[in-house]
Amino acid sequence: MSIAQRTQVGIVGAGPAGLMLGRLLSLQGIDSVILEARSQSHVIDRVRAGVLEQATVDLMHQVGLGQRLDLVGLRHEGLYLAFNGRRHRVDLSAATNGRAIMVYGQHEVVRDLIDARVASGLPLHFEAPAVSISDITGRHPRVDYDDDSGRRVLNCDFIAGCDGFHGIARGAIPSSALQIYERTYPFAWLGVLANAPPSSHELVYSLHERGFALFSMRSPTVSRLYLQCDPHTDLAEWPDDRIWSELTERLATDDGWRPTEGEITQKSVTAMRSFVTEPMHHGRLYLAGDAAHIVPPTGAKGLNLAMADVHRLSQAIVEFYQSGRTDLLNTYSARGVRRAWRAQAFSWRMTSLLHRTDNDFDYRRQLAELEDLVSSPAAIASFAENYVGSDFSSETTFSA
Ligand code: RFL
Ligand code: PHB
Repeated sequence: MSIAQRTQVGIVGAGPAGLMLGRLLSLQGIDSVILEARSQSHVIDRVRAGVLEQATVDLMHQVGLGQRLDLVGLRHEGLYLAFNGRRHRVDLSAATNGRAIMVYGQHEVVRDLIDARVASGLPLHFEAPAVSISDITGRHPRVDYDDDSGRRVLNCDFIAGCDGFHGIARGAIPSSALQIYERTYPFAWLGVLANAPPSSHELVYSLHERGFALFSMRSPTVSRLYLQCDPHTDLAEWPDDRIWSELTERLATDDGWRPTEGEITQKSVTAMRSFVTEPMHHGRLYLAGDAAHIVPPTGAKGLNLAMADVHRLSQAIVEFYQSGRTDLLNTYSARGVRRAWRAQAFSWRMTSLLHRTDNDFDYRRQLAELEDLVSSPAAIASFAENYVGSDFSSETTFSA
């Protein structure tokens, strides 16, 4: 027989979206239970995003978790676009009234949120996969999940599907009630983490005849780099020296700059996808983060969109419990979809501007577009505004 528990908000997934939602709700006195399929060490060690928008940094401070971020995060006021052998600095702060981005690994964000949740003694169950979500349009929404004692039932007022692209929450919505918009790309990213001091203080996005490359970092001693590759790439064919030689060829510029090499400690291949679900809710089930939308990583938007979603969702749930009103719940999806499409547009633009196709016409056109971008203050301002992102509170409330 299943053992049943009850909570106000059942949160499926302990990625950045689920953990931040739990934190925001707890600060308003709202109960939640977070269920995570994987182990705590797997979730903490997963190497993913690195760039936090100003609004995500502000949110971490708002929830009382800005301390380590301030200590070890790297504030960047600019970045480089490299092409034709030259690096062009884009001054993000000058173009956006002093806004900036912060380089702080997603695993650090996740660690801060898990530590806070564990310290507060609130329920967070690892190795507890949700197996079904039911009655979302009825009176007894519930999540069935497994843990080491067997099948369990979590009865909830609301369910937050924060279980990423491959989770089960989206599938709990009847397909007739969802519209999916999707695009896949004919390339992927081979990403590495290396014990190498960053040789540039700022990120370098490069379009090279041999393909896209990105130089990023995690700390004063660790670099993070990516190469455009075939989606079917076999990592066995990429020994470390081949990776460094390809990275150097694509990133080195005529001024003598090149990435510093070092021991590679992690390698992975990431497919590129654009994906939007509309609407982002059905009955009492609300989707947030990658469960609802995926962007290609070129614009560094995925984690930031997830944070915007849960910020908006927490406000809507708080309003419901404080006043019984559902206005914000009713507009949660419309406002999220609008933000997601703006991020899709920017991420698609950056991806198509910087990735090599097998058509030389495209390459020449991309170089001309990049030349245009770096020589036009108006184009730089628009690029910078999109890259640093807008405040979460700037979203307009409108009727769905
Ligand atoms: P996550 O992080 O995928 O977390 C979902 C969690 O749900 C769990 N789960 C389940 N739990 C219980 N029951 C089930 N049935 C479950 N099914 C799944 C999973 O185990 C997991 O722990 O989604 P979330 O929270 O929405 O967060 C989204 C971000 O992770 C993602 O958007 C970013 O990583 C994207 N991204 C970037 N975003 C940025 O904003 N800036 C960047 O610089 C950036 N760079 C990147 C990126 C993503 C990358 N990859 C690997 C996809 C760079 C890369 C290479
Ligand atoms: C990263 O540091 O992992 C990173 C930076 C910028 C991106 C994507 C990923 O656009």
